[in-house]
Amino acid sequence: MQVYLYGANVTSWKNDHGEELLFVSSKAVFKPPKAIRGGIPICFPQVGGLGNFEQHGFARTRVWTIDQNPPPLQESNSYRAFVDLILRPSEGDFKFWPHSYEFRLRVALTPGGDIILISRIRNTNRDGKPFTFTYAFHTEVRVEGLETMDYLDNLKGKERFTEQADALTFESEVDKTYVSTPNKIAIIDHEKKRTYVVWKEGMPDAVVWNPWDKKAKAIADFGDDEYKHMLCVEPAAIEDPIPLKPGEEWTGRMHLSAVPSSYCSGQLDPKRVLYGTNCCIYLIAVWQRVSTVSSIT
Ligand code: TA6
Repeated sequence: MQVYLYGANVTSWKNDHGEELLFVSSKAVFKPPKAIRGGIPICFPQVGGLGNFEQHGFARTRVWTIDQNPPPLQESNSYRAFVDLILRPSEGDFKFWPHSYEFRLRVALTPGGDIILISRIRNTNRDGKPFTFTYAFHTEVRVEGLETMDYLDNLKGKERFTEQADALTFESEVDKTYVSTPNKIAIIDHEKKRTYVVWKEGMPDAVVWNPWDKKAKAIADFGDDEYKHMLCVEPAAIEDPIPLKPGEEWTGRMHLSAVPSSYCSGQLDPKRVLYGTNCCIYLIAVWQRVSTVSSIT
């Protein structure tokens, strides 16, 4: 596992066979002002491009520091390895977002090789002001019954639709925010016979994104054909921004596991599968090399 202080981005996660499980673009730039294209970027304090500051917020384009003395976490898991990182606003950030906060992130590897990301965001405003934010790992929700799930189509002005198809096929650009989703999502890579399972807590929504061919060409730090090898599935809190009063803290948790697909057979309902022809996932975001997104009930 590799974690950059720049953006607190997990840019590499390998299984016991040394196979890379996360997508990072060959054109990714690992320094400001651009966020690293791939890995697990963190979107905070906003998901999207509203307001007077940068798209998907600034957490993904700031240099984090190692948190030497984090408050204890209520975790029963033992880890193979972990690191605690912290982000506080710099003077310059106040002109974009006039709030004080402490954003603590634990990135951990379990003995079985899973990744756990725990975000803790605390309002440290001294003037008594509350704030709200939206959040995403560019990935815990259980996606049940995708055929009836509501989503906001970001390609159609965030209009609300209900998923009609039994399966979602990737044949063109997809940029959807599924709202109020369950806490467990599976993404199946048929080619590699591998299933990624994402558990999320504190993030009710999930974004599914693939730029497809035309947009891929228009994104400077994205290879022309890389859309065939990635899918961005992002556990997120978007529809209802999270309110925090001074002194209050929000916790979001994501657990990501990659298992041989046979482990999941029998649990997967074929009617609730998102099929991908060539690609693709991003827990807002995790970028993974996959070919199918599916749900487990
Ligand atoms: O999460 C999906 C999305 O917001 C898309 O709309 C798409 O533009 C993508 O993220 C990438 O955004 P970025 O700012 O990293 O270029």
